[in-house]
Amino acid sequence: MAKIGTNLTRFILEEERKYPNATGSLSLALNTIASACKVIASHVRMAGLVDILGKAGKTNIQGEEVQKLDELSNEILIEYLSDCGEFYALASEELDEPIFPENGKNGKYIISFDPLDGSSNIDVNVSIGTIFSIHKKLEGNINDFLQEGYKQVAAGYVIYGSSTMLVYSTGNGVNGFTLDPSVGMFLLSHPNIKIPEKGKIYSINEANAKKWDKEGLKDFVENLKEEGYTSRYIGSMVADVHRTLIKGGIFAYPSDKKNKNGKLRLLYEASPMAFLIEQAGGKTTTGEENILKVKPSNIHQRVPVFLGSKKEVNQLLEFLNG
Ligand code: P6P
Repeated sequence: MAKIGTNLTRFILEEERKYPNATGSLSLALNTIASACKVIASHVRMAGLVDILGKAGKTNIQGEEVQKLDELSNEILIEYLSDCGEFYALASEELDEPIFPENGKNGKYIISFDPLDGSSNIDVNVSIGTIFSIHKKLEGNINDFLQEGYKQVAAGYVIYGSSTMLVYSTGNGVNGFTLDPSVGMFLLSHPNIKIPEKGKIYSINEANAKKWDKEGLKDFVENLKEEGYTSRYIGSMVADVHRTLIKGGIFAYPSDKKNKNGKLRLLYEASPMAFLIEQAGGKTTTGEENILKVKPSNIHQRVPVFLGSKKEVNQLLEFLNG
């Protein structure tokens, strides 16, 4: 196992050397994502000053147009991912349709991402994040994005919290890297993350309880309260999932009478997070099936999300199946 403090570039290289046939494409892809997210982190850290420098959509004291952070984050990722040449196509929460970068014509991969998930929390200084999911390019058209989550080549997130952390997996476990802003390097801080078999925390927006359409879900939550669980709900998926990964328990965004498929997007929220949770030894479900087995029908498809420690997810399924 790599040493605590190993920098990300070195770690990715050491991982690549384990595969004699590796060409270095995925290594460059992952390093590019990390570089783009360091730039996003610098803007996120400045967000609090926007009020001094000028509100988004207005001009700041230098007379420059101030952009909304999620739009800016999207542009930064598109620029970096297009330039690196490893991605044949990019799909973003911020774009109706995927884009096919000029430089990516020989790219072996496609990537889906949410450039700044939870961005509505920026104004109240709550942790937000970038989420990404990488698949192999197949036919070289939009259908390549409709691959199940278990086929992901890599998935991860960057959480802009009390520190900036990159957490990712290429299918051989999950590792976490913390940004040292003094040198601008991600350093290995959480090697080989394993989610606890069971936790003490449940994370769900109970304000929606009246609308939940899954029989047994309310009883499941009440039972957790009986068992002494505590509730933590930040309302920023990256933050809620990161806490669940580290502390265990269960995170849920269920479907309801109004939103038959829930709120969270499959390609660039549910699927990458499910990949990480399962790589860390946890379990995920839509309530009907494993999230990683869902065959996408469109790139912005939503799915109900339940993910976390095996104990709580298995208990949930017992309640849902009556
Ligand atoms: P609600 C943020 O807007 C987001 O997309 C996810 O990051 C988060 O998990 C969810 O929505 C919160 O939704 O309806 O509970 O505010």
